[in-house]
Amino acid sequence: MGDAVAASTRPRPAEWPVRGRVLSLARPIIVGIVNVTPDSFSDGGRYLAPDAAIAHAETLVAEGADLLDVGGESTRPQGALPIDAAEELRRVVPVVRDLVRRMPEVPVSVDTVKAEVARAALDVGAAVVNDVSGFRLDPALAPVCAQAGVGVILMHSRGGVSDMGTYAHATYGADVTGEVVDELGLAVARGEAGGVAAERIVLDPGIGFAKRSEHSLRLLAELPRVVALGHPVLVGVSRKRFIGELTGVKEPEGRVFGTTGANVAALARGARLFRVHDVRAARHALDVAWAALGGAA
Ligand code: HH2
Repeated sequence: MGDAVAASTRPRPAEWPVRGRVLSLARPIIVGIVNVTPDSFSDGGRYLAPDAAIAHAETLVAEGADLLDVGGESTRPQGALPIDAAEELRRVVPVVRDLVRRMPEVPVSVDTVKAEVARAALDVGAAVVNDVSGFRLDPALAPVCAQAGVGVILMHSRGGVSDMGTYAHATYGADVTGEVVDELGLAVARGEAGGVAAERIVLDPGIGFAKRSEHSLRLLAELPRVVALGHPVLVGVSRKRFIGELTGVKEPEGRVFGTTGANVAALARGARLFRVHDVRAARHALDVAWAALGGAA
């Protein structure tokens, strides 16, 4: 039996163990974005003050977020400004600490590529590490995640933090999905070599990262090939450039309807986790779509 056949018959994971708890995948998981950055592409600067970030996070939970993803370093499409660990720690740690204290029932994820930042966030209670480099950029990160027994989200990207959001590395042959699947397989291997249990790994095709719109759309259409790797799949389509290109909406805040369309399509193709800015829209749309798809799309 070929690998593809073996993969397609692999049972879909029904749960995702993160640190200290298990998240059920029996309905879509909504991951609310908390950007503590001055320069994020759609909400840069709005929640830079810790109090503003925390108030925003509380709103996202009230609207139905299952998990909060706190990030201190932007990967914006116009080319991000890399920041050092000290600045990222200063932005992220107080917010993670406060969220865990105020809402201990809500798991918090830290969006970082740096082991040092992950370690500090885990020390104050983070339950998940979201690495947009898929364990490519910091070899110390996988062992940190393994030791703490956290859940990890491994996203596909190419290049460094400052250019992974651009087209600098958007060079693919005829089968973009095949290349992304292969590179996600390498990310899983790096995790396992570092001691991370396979069941703790969620995979993400990295929509818009080193990808033109045609690449992102092809990946969404062919998402079952990513699902076939046997890990729960997360998509981050929220307010992204390809939605602006398809709808003609220039302002990222105006892309919520397009975002909803992309998320529902991804749900039907097997995604189970959805990283979004607009939680209420995603909660309602995905819960209804899930029920209408029979709860087992
Ligand atoms: N997208 C962004 C950041 N982190 N993490 C995962 N796993 N998947 C994604 O698609 C993803 C991500 C970019 O969006 P945003 O956080 O809004 O912007 P910025 O990088 O400018 O802060």
